Amino acid sequence: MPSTRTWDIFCTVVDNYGDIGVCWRLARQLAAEHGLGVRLWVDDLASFAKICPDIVPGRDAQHSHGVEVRWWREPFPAVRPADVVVEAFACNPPASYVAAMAARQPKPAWINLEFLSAENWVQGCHALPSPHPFFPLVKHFFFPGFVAGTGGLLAEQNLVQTRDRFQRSAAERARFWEVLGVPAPRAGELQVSLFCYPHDGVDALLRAWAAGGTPVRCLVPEGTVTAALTTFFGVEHLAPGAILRKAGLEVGIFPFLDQDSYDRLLWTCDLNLVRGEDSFVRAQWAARPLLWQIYPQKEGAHWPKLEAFLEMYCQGLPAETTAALAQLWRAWNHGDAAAIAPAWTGFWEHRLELQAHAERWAGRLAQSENLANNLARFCENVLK
Ligand code: TRH
Repeated sequence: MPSTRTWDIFCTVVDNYGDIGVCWRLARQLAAEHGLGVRLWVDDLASFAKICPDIVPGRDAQHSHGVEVRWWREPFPAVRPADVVVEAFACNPPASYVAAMAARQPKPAWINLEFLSAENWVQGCHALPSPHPFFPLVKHFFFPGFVAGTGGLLAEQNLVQTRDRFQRSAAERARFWEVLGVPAPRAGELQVSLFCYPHDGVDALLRAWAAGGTPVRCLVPEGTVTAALTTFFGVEHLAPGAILRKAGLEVGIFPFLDQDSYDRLLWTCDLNLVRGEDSFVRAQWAARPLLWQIYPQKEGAHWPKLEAFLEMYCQGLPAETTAALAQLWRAWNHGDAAAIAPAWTGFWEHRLELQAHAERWAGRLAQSENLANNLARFCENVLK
């Protein structure tokens, strides 16, 4: 249903691609499914262009997928604030813009979109208001989450149907491999995608795969874990398109894909190694087993977050399967090279159970309302 509402989404790229990954997905969905006039302010268009090749770095204004994309830089232009203002991950909109929000009638709904966590406190903090210290403005915290009482997860309206169709259609998958420039998987081969931060466990896992009885084909985005790969394969450079082989392992380097193509990669692999926030969520929607590397935070703030998700995700799994999964996830996140090989063996033994569980989990997530719908409804209530 088209709306006359306007939205401004502010995004600073701290590092990596998660900040823009989340904002871009949200902006696209609000424009496409809610008919909203969405303006996305991004301070780093070069990072954005990696996951959306339409974007031309250096342009102040451009359009893609029904979204107006603006380069966020100083001096910030004197624009009229939108009806709804979303700052992603407490990125603080420019002072001049906040002053304009305070002067605007009616006042905008102001949202701080927070990081995803499975921890219990999230339900208590979701949707809480925070009055501005001196302007007549109220900001609301909006927390994504896995359970009722949180903001939910990003998921497009047709995500499950599109995924199911793709996973059932050999022709669609064959077309995908062709566009990627990679031969279709061979029978009996384990197909893995590997997106992670550099750590000592990478080499150990590559070794375990190379030595295992099942051939593994692992697809890695360019520019990630380069040091581990060059050392393991004894090569000097890695470019997109490179294929490296050692014993039972083949590694293919692919250029960063746009988000929709990356989704298809996750849907087609038997196992996805993902990181951060957005690829982690998309791997869950892929309904395939996953190995998550959480974004490491200062003072170990990420460990309770990892454990909270493990506890939630493993509900309903037999105890031995839970133990095998948790062992590999913990070894991977600690970069514990010595623990990786035995942990991989345990994980592999439980692969059928883990596959069935990944399908059940994705089905369970699909029963909840998605984040964009929850957020749009929440903001309408604030604006009333
Ligand atoms: O890049 P990340 O490590 O981002 C991180 C996290 O979001 C973390 O929470 C945040 O604090 C930190 O950045 C600053 O991982 P993430 O979240 O998975 O984001 C990657 C995005 O890139 C995601 O939207 C998927 C997308 N992507 C593509 O579109 N194409 C690709 O080929 C690949 C590999 C990823």
